[in-house]
Amino acid sequence: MRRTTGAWALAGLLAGAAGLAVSYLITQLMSERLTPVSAVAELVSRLTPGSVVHWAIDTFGTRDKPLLIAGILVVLVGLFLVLGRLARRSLWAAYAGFGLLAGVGATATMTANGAAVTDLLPLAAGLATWIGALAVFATSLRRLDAVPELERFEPEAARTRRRFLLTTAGVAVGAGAATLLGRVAGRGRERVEQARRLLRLDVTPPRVPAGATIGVEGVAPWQTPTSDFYLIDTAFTKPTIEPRDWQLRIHGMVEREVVLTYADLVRRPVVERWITLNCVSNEVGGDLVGNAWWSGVALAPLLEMAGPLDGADAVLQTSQDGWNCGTPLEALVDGEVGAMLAVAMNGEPLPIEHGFPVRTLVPGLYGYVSACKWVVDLEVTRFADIEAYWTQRGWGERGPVKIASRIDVPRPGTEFDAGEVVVAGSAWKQHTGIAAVEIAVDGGAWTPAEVASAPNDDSWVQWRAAVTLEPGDHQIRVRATGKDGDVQTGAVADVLPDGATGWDSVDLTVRG
Ligand SMILES: Nc1nc2c(c(=O)[nH]1)N[C@H]1C(S)=C(S)[C@@H](COP(=O)(O)O)O[C@H]1N2
Ligand SMILES: [Mo]
Repeated sequence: MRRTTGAWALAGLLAGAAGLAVSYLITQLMSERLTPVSAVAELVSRLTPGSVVHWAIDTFGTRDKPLLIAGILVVLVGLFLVLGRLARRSLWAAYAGFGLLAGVGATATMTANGAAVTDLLPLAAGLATWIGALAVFATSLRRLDAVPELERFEPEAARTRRRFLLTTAGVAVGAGAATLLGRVAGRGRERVEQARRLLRLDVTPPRVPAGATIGVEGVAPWQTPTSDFYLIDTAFTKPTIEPRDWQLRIHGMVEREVVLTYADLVRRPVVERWITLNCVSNEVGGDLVGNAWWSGVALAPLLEMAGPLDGADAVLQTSQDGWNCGTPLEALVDGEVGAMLAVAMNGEPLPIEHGFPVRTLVPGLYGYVSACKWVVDLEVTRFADIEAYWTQRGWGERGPVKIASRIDVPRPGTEFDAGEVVVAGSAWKQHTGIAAVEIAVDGGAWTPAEVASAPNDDSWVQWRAAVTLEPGDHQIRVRATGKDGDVQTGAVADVLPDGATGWDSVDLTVRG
């Protein structure tokens, strides 16, 4: 029995490698940012204490990420060998082992920023490959194990051995081919990443204005780091567009059609602005909202060049992948609104996932009616004549952002010793600005919170309040008032069709 132990281990290794190769290939075909392995690497670095991460960056510099991935692959090789040997004793135990590994990959994939269920596809295919390949190996190795010691040199035994070697070669070649194909499939995205890295845009790095931060730990940072900025789109395969291939066509109900290249665009004066971007699907208290420093080109003068005709009231924006949205024309031609074609986010060229090379931003409108990523086409038209992706699915036609406030601190269920509790969070009413934020304890009177400053009315504000609480269970609520006097309603509305309303609240306990 001993003599095939190595063969079982090799089978585990090859089955494992084949699964990784298949998941890699599918990731590349889908133009995904993360393979399951790199998702695990991200998860590991997210869970690693900051001090260790600093040490790793100090020690390994920019090679910290490739090294982490290499480390994970080494661990996987070891586990594959062990699972191969385990398969000899119990095939089901080995399957369960692969299942467990896939579970880790699934956790990492689904907790990555912008995860969607479809991101599990590469992993599912990889797991199927693991199990399928191991099953094939096991069949042929069981036959080999069944050959008695004395018959080892008989022709029948030789045939069995040959069959195992063929399976081995087949799986190895298949895994190699999948890896190579994956590389080829990933070249499009790699080329765009390269073009993005080499871009030198005339933009200013973000500088968080003094006074915008309220200084309470645990409150979402006033400037949302790009890596934490929420991601929402319908793109199964992210569009990969090189700047030199990008064009924007402005047409429809216009006096003259305008076509702009990327070079035409970045030759124009740069506008830069803090803008909070909101998703209409954000629940009360939710985090589908972020604030970034956007750089780009003002949209109003471009539309002016085209000259919208009388009667037009909408612009149908289309992305390179066919997604579209209808935006009120008045929001785009009014220079005061500050609609822009953004080329950079937080001082860097847009990440592919956020719409590289060019996306639209319209302060004051939810993303689904305005913030077209990978935008390539603007058709001036009439709402009466169009239906866009989300309006076809029952969402509101216009989508102005509703006033909102959110409690970030304390977290729900926190227990305190009697005394003062600091409550803090964010609030926004884009395009109008926030005049006041108030909190109420246990349904009592509204009392004002301290509100930090914001550089403009299109970005959110942070707020804080300190309350002294008696021992027991308490609920704290928050509401905001806009600079136009609009007080945030407590009436609860669902996100569908045009954004949630209601007060955010937090439950906490003060110990006696
Ligand atoms: N091309 C394209 N653009 C899109 C979408 C999309 O699905 N496809 N989703 C929109 C929605 S619903 C939102 S909330 C914002 C989110 O932008 P972000 O992913 O950069 O945060 O993009 C908008 N632009
Ligand atoms: Mo959205």
